[in-house]
Amino acid sequence: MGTIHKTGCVLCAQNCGLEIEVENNRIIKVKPDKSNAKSEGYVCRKGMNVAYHQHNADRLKYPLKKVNGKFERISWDQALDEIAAKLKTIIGQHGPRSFAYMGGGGQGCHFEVPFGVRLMRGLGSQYQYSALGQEFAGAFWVIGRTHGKQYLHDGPDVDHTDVLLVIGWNGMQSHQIPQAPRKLQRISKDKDKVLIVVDPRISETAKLADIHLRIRPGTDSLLLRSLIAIILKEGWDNKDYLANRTSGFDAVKSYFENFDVRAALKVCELDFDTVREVARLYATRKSSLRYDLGIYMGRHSGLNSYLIVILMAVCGRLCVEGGNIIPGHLMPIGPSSDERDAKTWRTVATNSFPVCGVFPPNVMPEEILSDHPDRLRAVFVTGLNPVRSYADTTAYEKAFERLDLLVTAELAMTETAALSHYVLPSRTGYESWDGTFFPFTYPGIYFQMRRPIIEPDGEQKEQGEIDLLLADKLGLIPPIPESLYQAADESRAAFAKALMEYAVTEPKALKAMPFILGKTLGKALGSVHLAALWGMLQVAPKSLYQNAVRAGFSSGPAMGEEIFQAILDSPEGVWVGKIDPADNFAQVKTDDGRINLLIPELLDELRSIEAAKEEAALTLPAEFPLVLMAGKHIDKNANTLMRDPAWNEGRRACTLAMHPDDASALNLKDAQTVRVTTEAGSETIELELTDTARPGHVVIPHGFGLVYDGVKYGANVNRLTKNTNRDQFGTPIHRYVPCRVEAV
Ligand SMILES: Nc1nc2c(c(=O)[nH]1)N[C@H]1C(S)=C(S)[C@@H](COP(=O)(O)OP(=O)(O)OC[C@H]3O[C@@H](n4cnc5c(=O)[nH]c(N)nc54)[C@H](O)[C@@H]3O)O[C@H]1N2
Ligand SMILES: Nc1nc2c(c(=O)[nH]1)N[C@H]1C(S)=C(S)[C@@H](COP(=O)(O)OP(=O)(O)OC[C@H]3O[C@@H](n4cnc5c(=O)[nH]c(N)nc54)[C@H](O)[C@@H]3O)O[C@H]1N2
Ligand code: SF4
Ligand SMILES: [Mo]
Repeated sequence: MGTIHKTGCVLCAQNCGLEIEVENNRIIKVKPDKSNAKSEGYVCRKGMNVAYHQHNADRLKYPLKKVNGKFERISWDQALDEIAAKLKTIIGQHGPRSFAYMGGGGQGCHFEVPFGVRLMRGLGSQYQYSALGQEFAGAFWVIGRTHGKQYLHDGPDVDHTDVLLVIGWNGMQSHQIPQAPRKLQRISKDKDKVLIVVDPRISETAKLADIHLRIRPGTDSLLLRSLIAIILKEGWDNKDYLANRTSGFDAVKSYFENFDVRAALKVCELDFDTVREVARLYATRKSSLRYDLGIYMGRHSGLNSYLIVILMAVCGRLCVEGGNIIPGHLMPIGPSSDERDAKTWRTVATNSFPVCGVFPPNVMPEEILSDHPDRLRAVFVTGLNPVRSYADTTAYEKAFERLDLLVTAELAMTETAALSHYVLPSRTGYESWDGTFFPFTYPGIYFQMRRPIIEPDGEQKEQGEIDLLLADKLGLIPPIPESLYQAADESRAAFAKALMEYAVTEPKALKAMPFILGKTLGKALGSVHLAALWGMLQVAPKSLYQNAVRAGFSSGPAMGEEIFQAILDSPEGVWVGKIDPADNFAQVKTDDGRINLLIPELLDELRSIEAAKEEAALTLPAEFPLVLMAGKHIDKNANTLMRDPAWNEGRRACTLAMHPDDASALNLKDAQTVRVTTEAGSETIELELTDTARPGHVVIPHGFGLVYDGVKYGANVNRLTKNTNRDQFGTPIHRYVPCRVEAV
């Protein structure tokens, strides 16, 4: 019998509550944690298998240095000294634009981010790259314009909605809202509620739908423009809402008048009457909507996000009960960037800009391979696996080869770590204090800080501490008086006072704050991440304190400390705040407090969305007659977080899904090995015939193609994606990759 710990799952953004039994320092049993207020006992098969993430043969124990093409174990001191010296030389010779930090996009561990970002800033760089820049860039950019800040992403008020419109989201497998399968099934079973799914496949979610619009891939803009046009023509628009809650509508209204809806829907291969019924239901009922990678990674991604805001606003469904609401947060998912501000960097080779502080990983290979004198020469990777995760593995391999310095801090010897000059071993989410800032609850704001439940079996460190030690070697941390260390040992109250005194006398303190907290309070608490959490709560914005009062905390100067203590006292997580559900509009941060519906930069693209132009643009080249959906998220993958394939034993985990009609036209049979070829390259994979596929549309899951114990497991879909197949925000168009399939 081991010890049972309350913790959370680190395999997707829901971070469901888990009870994990540990014996002899290994996870031996996992159960859902019913006391977790966010997941309420929900868990999926990935969470149940999290031991395969924690314990695997690729785990790293010691710092490694590549010498003559082979890794050698070195000490932390040597690793950090050498990395710091090389960074100083590179940045000294080529300037801060030669350095990029690639980190901070993880599913379960966000506490490294303040350290990694400060390290990057301390070196004078603005180049942070992460997963956020390959899925949400267009959507968050749009929201910056319409809602006022790029981090104010909205979601459906799913418990109070009567009609849920789902576009390009397969929540039955991917979740993306707490307890998604439970919530979707509840709506589906309720005779008074309507579930509408827009998806080319008969996805697991589409199977539950009352109405399934089996759309032709890549034509969502035509559908969205049609929905808005129908609603305006029928007079189903919410005129009061448009007049009182929005601005700019008059300038865009004409784009939906006289639009040829019937011609548009013909290109989408959808039936007019069914789409009209969807428009009526969405406009006239208590409706909400949710969209995801089918849109984010599809054609016209940013424009579609814009059209979705217009659709919600036209029907008065944003910031209202049962509609789409903007949840609160303990900490926003990132800053709001403004590429119009001259101080915001653009990249030198591709002129790319950040969204929520993050640059798009798709452009990194070009930024390294460029001949520009300010090109990237040194990259520090933490908690991401670009070589397998981001578009175009081949381009990444070539680019990383050219770097003067590649350092990867990782749990495991990943494909990215394997290409690095130095590899630094990090503790997992179960060996560290860590948590996330995903804001998926409403109106309550939930937070869980996971505590270490497993002892590291080597020299692994908390990821934030690795950044801190590197910053120290680089001279980025100002001198800290002994009195601050003593105060930290004495009490947090004494420390708060001493820190305040120090901060006013040391001008460099503010910018190095996470490091100072980590070195002092972190030492006393045994975790730099925990010290960062304490620090965040002391300087939180007023709105967070107002929300905390609504959740029952007493207002006053000690509030940050009170919240911190409540978090420590609640390993299962705790409600740290509540936003006012009666006034969700208070979340909107535009100058006039209204939803801004005019985005001039997108109007040309909007104008181009009509039947004939789109039909021409959708025409596939003769050599690539099929559309590949490059990267389905299913219950047999967890991004690249599972390295030991044993958790999928006996399952057909990585296949190419194809409709039987396509297969018979190509004379292919189920279970045979086929070759898939795109402009980027080719991969061989097992064929799976299924009626759930749409004719002309084939699908490969992402996250496979790893080599474990010398054996390659599944196909790496990013050998098939080209990093240049991207939009104006740098987002890969993974949902529309022209390809061909042939027998091997
Ligand atoms: N099991 C599992 N769950 C996960 C993950 C995982 O790896 N495994 N990863 C997590 C992460 S990081 C993310 S971002 C999410 C992603 O979660 P989702 O976005 O739900 O994942 P996808 O599998 O891309 O599903 C999107 C749906 O879009 C549909 N689609 C494809 N092309 C089009 C199109 O042109 N138009 C429309 N309307 N739909 C289209 C697909 O058929 C698919 O059903 O999943 C998260 N959850
Ligand atoms: N073609 C295609 N590619 C895709 C997708 C697709 O649909 N199609 N989906 C994309 C999406 S939506 C996403 S979000 C990305 C995800 O891809 P990535 O951003 O690469 O993220 P993960 O695969 O979740 O994890 C990467 C690494 O983080 C490490 N890690 C986990 N926790 C810690 C920690 O605490 N410290 C450190 N140092 N390391 C840690 C893990 O060992 C793992 O190797 O993949 C994308 N890739
Ligand atoms: S993978 Fe996601 S949905 Fe599944 S248990 Fe983990 S956090 Fe919950
Ligand atoms: Mo993602």
